[in-house]
Amino acid sequence: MPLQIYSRFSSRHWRAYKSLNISKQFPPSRSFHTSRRAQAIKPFLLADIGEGIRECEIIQWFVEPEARVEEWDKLCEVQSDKASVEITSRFAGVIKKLHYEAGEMAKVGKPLVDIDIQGEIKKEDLEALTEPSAGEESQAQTNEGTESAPTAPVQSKDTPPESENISPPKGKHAALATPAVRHLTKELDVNIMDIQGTGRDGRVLKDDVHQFAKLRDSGGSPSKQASNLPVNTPTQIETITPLSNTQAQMFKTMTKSLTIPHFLYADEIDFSGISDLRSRLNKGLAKSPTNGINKLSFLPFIIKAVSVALYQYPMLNARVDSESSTGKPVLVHRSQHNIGVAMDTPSGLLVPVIKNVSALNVLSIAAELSRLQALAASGKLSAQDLTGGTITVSNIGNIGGTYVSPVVVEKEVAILGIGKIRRIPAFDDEDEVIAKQICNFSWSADHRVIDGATMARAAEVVRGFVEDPDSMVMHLR
Ligand code: CAO
Repeated sequence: MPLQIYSRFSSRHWRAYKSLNISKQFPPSRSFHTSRRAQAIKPFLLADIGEGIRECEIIQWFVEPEARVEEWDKLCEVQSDKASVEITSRFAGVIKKLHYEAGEMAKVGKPLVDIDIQGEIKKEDLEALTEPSAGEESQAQTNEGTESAPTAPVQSKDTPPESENISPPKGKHAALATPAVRHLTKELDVNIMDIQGTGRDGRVLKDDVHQFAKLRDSGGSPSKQASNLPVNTPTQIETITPLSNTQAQMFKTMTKSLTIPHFLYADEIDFSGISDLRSRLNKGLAKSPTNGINKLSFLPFIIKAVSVALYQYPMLNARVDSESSTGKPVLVHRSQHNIGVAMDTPSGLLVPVIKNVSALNVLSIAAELSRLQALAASGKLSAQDLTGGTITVSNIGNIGGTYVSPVVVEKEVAILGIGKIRRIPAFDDEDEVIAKQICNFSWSADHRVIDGATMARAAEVVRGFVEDPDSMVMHLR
């Protein structure tokens, strides 16, 4: 985007400026200085955070107008379809304007905040900064079509603010709340900007958040996010609510999955062996935790078993694509086993990915799983954590359900759904009734490229490793 230097100030702007009574915010002596000093208000653009993400919701601001920031200071937290990300400042300076309120959708490539970098740079550097570099120019051009982050222009400080862009200053509470308070607002799903802080300088305290949530839940809150839906009304009342970010992402992903012809293959797996092994290992881990792990769930063993089976059936780790020249469908095989794990999180279904599972042992898988679970629970999974999966495992059994029919996601050809482990009576080899632990494994596969026999054979390999987990040792690399 080309340099924008605003030197004219129309009477329309002046009238709008006066009517907004913002002279305290922008004292005339500073705002209307007509000389070209080394002053610069730099619009800081929301950068392209990848994965084709075009907009993000502003979850919270860590700064307010007139706050001083250093390079790398946190500006705000944004939530995309996939993850929440903290945006840090590229410049030191004074915040002049927040372009969005918390809760609004910020567009990638559009200004997020204006920062006055006056005095932070030498005059000659400012000149360099105000001229787009060759790289920036070309980026801006490339981005024109794609709507991703263009170059940040520099706006002369002696330009008065455009009336349309002036927003009232935010309350101090947004910048002053502690991380613990911010975490609580997330947990209770309240917008910190709606809360009147009772602490020093309007600081929002934990009590304020609890009070606010209590009031909201009792129906007394003016919050836009109040989710009390009418019930038991004499006539039918329909209430429209927008999809959450996670639902919107699920909507997109699952709609794409509809183009994949699925088939389901399910079987019962005897969990007695893996239960025994797990109990033995957990006794040892309880006494001396390793890699920060003091207890293993079943999942790390299953994830490892899937990875070991993928060596024999690499086709299940592939994706379907089309040849660029002919458009003919092809299979793209992948060298790493990046296993997505479906997680039920406070914001809904997320599928973080355990990368390169073949290089990990059961304990490291457990440690990675636990790291991802903790991040998922606090809404802090990064785009990196959530991308790059080559096959998925979905364990719904810890919640319930004997069977599950999982849905294959785009760029993968198979998914394993795990049902609830049940204790059932069974016959042993001597026809004696014994207690067994049973779990249903349900595989869904892309029937365009995976046939039933291949799926059944691969599933048999996984069954072998889960029923006789010691045998996995021979295949560990
Ligand atoms: N059947 C019965 N119990 C199970 C089980 C199963 N299939 N899987 C796990 N459990 C048990 C564990 O053994 C543990 O109990 P103990 O501590 O007494 O041993 C307990 O459930 C909790 O396990 P966990 O959830 O902490 O650990 P996990 O590694 O098995 O699972 C995770 C982690 C993140 C996958 C899981 O918590 C989760 O979110 N599952 C839901 C996934 C989902 O929503 N899938 C649907 C996708 S399609 O919409």
